[in-house]
Amino acid sequence: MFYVGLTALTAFFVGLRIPSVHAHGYVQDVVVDSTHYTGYLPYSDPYYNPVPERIIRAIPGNGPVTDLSLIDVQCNGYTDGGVIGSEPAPIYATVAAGDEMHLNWTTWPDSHIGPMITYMALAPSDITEWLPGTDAVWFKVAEAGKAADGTWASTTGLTATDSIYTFTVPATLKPGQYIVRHEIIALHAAFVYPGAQVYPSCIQIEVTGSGIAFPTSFVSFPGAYTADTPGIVYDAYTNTSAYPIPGPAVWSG
Ligand SMILES: *[C@@H]1O[C@H](CO)[C@@H](O)[C@H](O)[C@H]1NC(C)=O
Ligand SMILES: *[C@@H]1O[C@H](CO)[C@@H](O)[C@H](O)[C@H]1NC(C)=O
Ligand SMILES: [Cu+2]
Repeated sequence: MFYVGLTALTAFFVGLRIPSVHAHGYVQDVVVDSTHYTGYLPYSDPYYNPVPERIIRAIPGNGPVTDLSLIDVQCNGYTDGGVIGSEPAPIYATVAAGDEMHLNWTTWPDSHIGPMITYMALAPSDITEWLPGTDAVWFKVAEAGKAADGTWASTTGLTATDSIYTFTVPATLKPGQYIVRHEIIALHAAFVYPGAQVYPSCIQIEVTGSGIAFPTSFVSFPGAYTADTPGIVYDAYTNTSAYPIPGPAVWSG
């Protein structure tokens, strides 16, 4: 009887776990003007000697950040003892202002509905050494959330483009070295805080061109998102109203 009970209990938990056991994801490749830059691959890169040089800052794995007060929410670089997260990558891509960047996500689980959002931040010095910390340096350049028909950017939208997310570097943006902070926020457990799952990627680029435009308001990561930010707590299964994408308005130059 004990064993029957234990088996039933195990089956119960296994059954419960199935919907939440999945692959999550990250940006595995970046394409600019048909040049491919392999992303930081958390399950193979650390085991090479030397470690391959990437334009994306290192991440610990394919999992999310849910505590939005941590530096981890910036680039998915984790806080570990003296380590500060967002560790710079050794190289960067060159992108002309006005060009598209194509970000190739690993296969994204259908359950992980939510918005896709992209920020940029201008490095005050060498991007391969810059840690933004908690400074307000980020501005939003693109966002997509819930469409009028109720479908979501991270699932229906991303599937329709074969897992390639595309955004445009603002054409008038002034040249310089920037971090592109791109994220999916998965909302399948976002009916409470903590619950929303943030999957950020920080991509290092040098923007070229003759633009002179630059935004005037900025947010910080951590800081931009809290439990009270519209769109962080949201019952995606029952709420039929419009979804408020977290963070500031898009700046497009
Ligand atoms: C995205 O990256 C994967 C893994 O490298 C690759 O198999 C796939 O072809 C890429 N997709 C595109 C459209 O480049
Ligand atoms: C639906 O979401 C909106 C935006 O977050 C919120 O203002 C509203 O209260 C939610 N509705 C319900 C019934 O929870
Ligand atoms: Cu997940």
